[in-house]
Amino acid sequence: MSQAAIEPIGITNLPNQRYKIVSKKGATFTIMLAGESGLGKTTFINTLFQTTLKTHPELRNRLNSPIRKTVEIDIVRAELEEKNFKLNLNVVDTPGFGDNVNNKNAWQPIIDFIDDQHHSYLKQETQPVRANRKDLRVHAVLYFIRPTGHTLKPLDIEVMKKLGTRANLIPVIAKADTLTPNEMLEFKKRIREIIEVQDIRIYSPPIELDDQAASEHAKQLIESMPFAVIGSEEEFEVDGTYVKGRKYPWGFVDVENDQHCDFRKLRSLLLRTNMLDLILSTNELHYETFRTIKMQDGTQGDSDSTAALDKKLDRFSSNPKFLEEEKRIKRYFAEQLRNEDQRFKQWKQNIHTEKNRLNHDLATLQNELKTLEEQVKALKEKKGRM
Ligand SMILES: Nc1nc2c(ncn2[C@@H]2O[C@H](COP(=O)(O)OP(=O)(O)OP(=O)(O)O)[C@@H](O)[C@H]2O)c(=O)[nH]1
Ligand SMILES: [Mg+2]
Repeated sequence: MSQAAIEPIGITNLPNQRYKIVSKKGATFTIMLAGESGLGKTTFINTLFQTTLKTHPELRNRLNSPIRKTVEIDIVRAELEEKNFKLNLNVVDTPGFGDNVNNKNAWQPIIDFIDDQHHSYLKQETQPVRANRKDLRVHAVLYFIRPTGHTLKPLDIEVMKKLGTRANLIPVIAKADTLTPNEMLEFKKRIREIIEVQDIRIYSPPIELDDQAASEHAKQLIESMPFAVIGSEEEFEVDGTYVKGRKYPWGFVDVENDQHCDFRKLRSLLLRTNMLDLILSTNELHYETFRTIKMQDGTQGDSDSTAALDKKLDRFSSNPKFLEEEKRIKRYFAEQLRNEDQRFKQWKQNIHTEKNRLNHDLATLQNELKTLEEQVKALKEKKGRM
């Protein structure tokens, strides 16, 4: 077992007041994985579970059978308990798309799943007895991007747009071991540009201004997006401990090594630092938007077609909460630019000071040289006279 498997999940490290909100009744946390076929979604679930849970019977069964193409939506469940805090973790594995000549609507079952959960929750909410609500609302969607090193496909853009208006979308670059570090940096930059230009709404960890350590951590997470991940179900012995990774003739890539990929950062965001924010924002932003649309329409019981709902969701982009979120991110980027600018100014100032100092040193040395030359001259004259 690798080191991380023994670490506690960290639910009890959540900020106090927020922790209290869910600790009373325990929390349900649902992650969904989506993206093209063969990018390692199923492998990722097993990697996440294995590095998170010590033993898990269902997982042991899964691991005994070789990875097969996922053909229908599959939900893997685990119940975690830590210091009396109970967490029901669901991971929704979806079949990959992109194999067909015509991939139009390949994403339909995924979008339907998210909409259906909101719908079913809303229906349960309006029932007289609400004690045993079933809640499979998706709190985070990890969207797997093929590591081409080039760009996003039109299909990716289309699906990500739909996901981003419905849930907290977290883009990830699959199979990070297939790109060099430089290629990865360039690829990340390009994807961020496309996300911006195409107006794709992605989840951004909130920056808590009153907590410096937390805000530093959030900034690091934002800078790493989209997270590069490596999945593996195999363990290898490295310096006496077993670690998950992939072995190649040219070397070994360690899933848990921050130099090799962002797996640890992503796991920490999901299960440690941002789980509550993901849960609360799903309820307050995404579900609330859905609920409001349905209430305004008076179509609570009916399910809209995806296209009809898309239009309504687009109109809802002017929701003050969304705008507030956007403003916050823009403010952060502006602040970052200002800091960079300040750093550049400081750097120029330092160079200027250094130049002055060197000039001064040079002048001193020239004076010393002059003195020495005069002394030599005087000595020579003295010698000539002797
Ligand atoms: N190089 C590399 N290969 C990986 C990685 N993760 C998974 N694979 C391999 O990619 C293949 C497909 O993995 P799956 O986990 O089945 O992919 P999937 O996204 O679930 O595929 P579908 O179920 O068809 O959508 C397997 O042979 C995995 O061993 C990775 O990080 N790097
Ligand atoms: Mg699969």
